[in-house]
Amino acid sequence: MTFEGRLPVLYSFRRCPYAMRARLALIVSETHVELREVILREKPAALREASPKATVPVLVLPDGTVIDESLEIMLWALGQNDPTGSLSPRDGNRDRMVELVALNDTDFKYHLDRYKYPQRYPGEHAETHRTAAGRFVTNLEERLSANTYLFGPDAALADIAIAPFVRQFAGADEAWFAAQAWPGVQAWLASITGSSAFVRAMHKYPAWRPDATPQHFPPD
Ligand SMILES: N[C@@H](CCC(=O)N[C@@H](CS)C(=O)NCC(=O)O)C(=O)O
Repeated sequence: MTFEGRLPVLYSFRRCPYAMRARLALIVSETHVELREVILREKPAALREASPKATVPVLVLPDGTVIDESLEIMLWALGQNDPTGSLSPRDGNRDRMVELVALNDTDFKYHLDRYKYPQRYPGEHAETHRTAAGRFVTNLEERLSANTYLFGPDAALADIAIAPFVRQFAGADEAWFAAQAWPGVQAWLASITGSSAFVRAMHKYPAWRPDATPQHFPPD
């Protein structure tokens, strides 16, 4: 495909759940970008120049606007084009979804990190954090016993924003996760991670260098 130079640029890291949610929103909103795959221990100067905090994802629009928070990237992309109604779910609204995402990003993420990476948190008890993180999953299970997705019968913003983190939680000990009484969450996670959007969001890109050929996202 020919590559148009005036696309937004997305600094991304394949395995980062924040970058995953941004890529999912770009796919759902049919937004085309140039993707620059970042190696976190060798962050490119162009990323630091765009956003001094230099976390991924970062989206740089053709007019120079920088969006360096994943949820803001999602809201921007879906605000441009929302063909599946991701911002207006049947059983809720954008604010309710953002509230649940905030809980994911604070409390759940806090315990998830301490469960998944015990070596980074010496003195912390991983199982205690698994139990605490599990309370958020139980909260999701209550929603998913009534609906296929968190805010109704269709996947919306909250689903694609939260699923990458629950995927990490599940992946830390798959057998344990599968043995929990969370059938709604297990089916929901399988549905999202098995979707063609998720498979496209996880396409592998080579690490970006300033002289590299621009890489187009979503992949063909
Ligand atoms: N609040 C930010 C968090 C992004 C974030 O923490 N990303 C991680 C990777 S998953 C990162 O870039 N960390 C910086 C580093 O590891 O140097 C967002 O939602 O975009």
